[in-house]
Amino acid sequence: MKYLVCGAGGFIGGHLIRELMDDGHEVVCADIKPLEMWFQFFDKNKNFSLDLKEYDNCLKVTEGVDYIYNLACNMGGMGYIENNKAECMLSVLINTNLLRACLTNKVKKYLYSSSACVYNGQKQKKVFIEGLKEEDAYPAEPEDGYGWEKLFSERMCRHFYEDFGLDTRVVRYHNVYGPLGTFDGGREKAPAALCRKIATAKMENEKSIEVWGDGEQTRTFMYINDCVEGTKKIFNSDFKDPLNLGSDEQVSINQMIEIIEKIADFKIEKNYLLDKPKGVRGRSSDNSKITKELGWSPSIKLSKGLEETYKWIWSELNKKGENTNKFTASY
Ligand code: GKE
Repeated sequence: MKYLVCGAGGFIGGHLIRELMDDGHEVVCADIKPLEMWFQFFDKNKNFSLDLKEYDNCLKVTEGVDYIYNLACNMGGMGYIENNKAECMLSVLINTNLLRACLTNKVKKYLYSSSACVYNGQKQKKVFIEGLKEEDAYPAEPEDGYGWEKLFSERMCRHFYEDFGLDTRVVRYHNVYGPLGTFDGGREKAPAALCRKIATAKMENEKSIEVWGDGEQTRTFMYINDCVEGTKKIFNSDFKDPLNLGSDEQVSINQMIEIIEKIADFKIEKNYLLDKPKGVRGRSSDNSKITKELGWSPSIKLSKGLEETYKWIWSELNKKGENTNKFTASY
C-alpha cells in the first residue's frame, strides 16, 4: 500500500517514515520545511517540500495514495505554543484541506495527530493528577490557540467519517521525546531542553541551569519508540474515537532533572524562572482505553528514554560545524 506522511520533516514523522519503510511500504513524504532541514531524509521516497495549508498542494500529495498519517502542524513546547497562538491555529487549514483532498482522491484511511493539550485546563490544576481519560476533553477548555485547533480538528475528522464515510483515526499524543528531535531554538519541549541545559553546563562547567516554573509541575513523557509503535497500532485498529497515546509514569520536572543528572553524572543547581511559560500544573495519561482496545500501552521507562536522548544530544552538541542546526533552528 502507498502511504503519505505529512509532517515528514519533523521529529515523529522522521521516525514513523523509517518504520513504514522497514515494513516494506512505499512512502510519500510532505513537509513545509526545505528538504535540507528535514530531521530525517530518505531520498528513495517521493519527497515534497510545500505548504499543506494550501488545498492544491494537498490534492497534489494525496494523489494515488491509500493511507495518510497527518502529523503536520506548526507546534513546539510551551515556549512556542504560548507565544504563537494564531500561528498554531492556522494548522486547521492543513487538516481541513487534507480531509477535503482525501475525498477527492478516494483515500482509504486517515490518521490525525491530536494532543493532550485538548484536555480541560480545570482538570490539570494540581500536581500528580489522576490520568486524564479521553472524555476529560469535555466540557471543552483546551490549551489556548494550539489546543483549540486540535480539538476542533478532532471533531472535523469525526464528521468526515459520519457524513462522508472517510475512515479516520485520532491519536492524542502526550509530550513525545527522544533522539532526532528539536533540542534548542525555542520549539523544544522539556525533556530535550533539560538534557541540553545539563549537557551544556557539564561541558562549560557551569554551576546552575534555568528551569521554567518551580520544578514541581508534573507531566508524563512518552519515548519516541512507544509513540511510533502506538501510532501504527491505532492506525491499524478499528477504533475511530480519540485515543490517548502517552506514558502514565508521572514525574515532576525536578524529578526528571534528577534522572538526567544521574545519566550525565553531573549535579547542577536550579535557577527557577517563574515568569517563563508553564502550561498546566499537572498532566498524565489514563491508558485504560488503549489497553482495552489494543491490548497494549506505552511502557518504555523515562530513565531509559532519557538515557538515549541525553546521549544523542551530547553527541550533537559536540559536532562542530556539521549541519546540526536543523534540530536547533528557530524557523
Ligand atoms: N520547554 C521547556 N523548556 N519546558 C520547561 C523548561 C525548559 O527549559 N524548564 C521547565 N519546563 C517546564 C515547562 O514550564 C512546563 O511546565 C513543563 O516543563 C513541560 O513543558 P513542555 O514540555 O514545553 O510542554 P507541555 O508538556 O507543558 O505542553 C506540551 O504538551 C504536548 C502534549 O503533551 C505542548 O507544548 C505541546 O508540545 C504538546 O501539546
